Amino acid sequence: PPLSPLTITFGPGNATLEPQGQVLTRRMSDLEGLFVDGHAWRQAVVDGDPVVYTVVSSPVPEVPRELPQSITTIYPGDTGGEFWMTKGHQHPDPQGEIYLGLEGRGGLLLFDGERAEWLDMGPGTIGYIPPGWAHRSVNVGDEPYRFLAVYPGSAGHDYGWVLAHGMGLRARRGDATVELVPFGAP
Ligand code: S6P
Ligand code: ZN
Repeated sequence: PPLSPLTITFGPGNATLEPQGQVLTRRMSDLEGLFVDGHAWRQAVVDGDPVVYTVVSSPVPEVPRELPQSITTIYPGDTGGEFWMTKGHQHPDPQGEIYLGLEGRGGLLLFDGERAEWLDMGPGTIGYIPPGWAHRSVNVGDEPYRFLAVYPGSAGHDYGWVLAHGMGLRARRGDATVELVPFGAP
């Protein structure tokens, strides 16, 4: 059944949504095959398998016609020089999605299979993901990077697409700022 109207508020530090739905925790071991440096990835799994990001959802379910929301928190770090990031996905039913930056410094990497785009994200930035663009978020700072996502409940999540097609670019720790390199570069 559809939900009744409700308010949802940001919890302390914009870290949660209240009321809260499910909480997803992604550790390094959940990110196999995503960092270009597989040895550094394996070493990080052995060295404590850190939490790379969490996703806290509101109670709005991922079903057609609903409009779910979630807060993603990506912790700061890099693996083999590649900034910590989300798995990234494509929506099988292509539909737009909105991200709102809440805390920290991040980036939104978008790839449509040919073109890659990078959007700088921070508190107050709205990043728009057009239909058909795969998306991955990256923490490029020293603090947790948090953002709110709002997306159609029928969109679905295809993680295999990114494993098959890549994301066009990778975000590496540069001298002063983020360095974007071709996806296949070591
Ligand atoms: C959902 C939206 C976000 C991500 C979250 C984690 O459409 O884009 O809530 O699910 O940032 O990323 P990922 O790639 O592991 O789902
Ligand atoms: Zn999405």
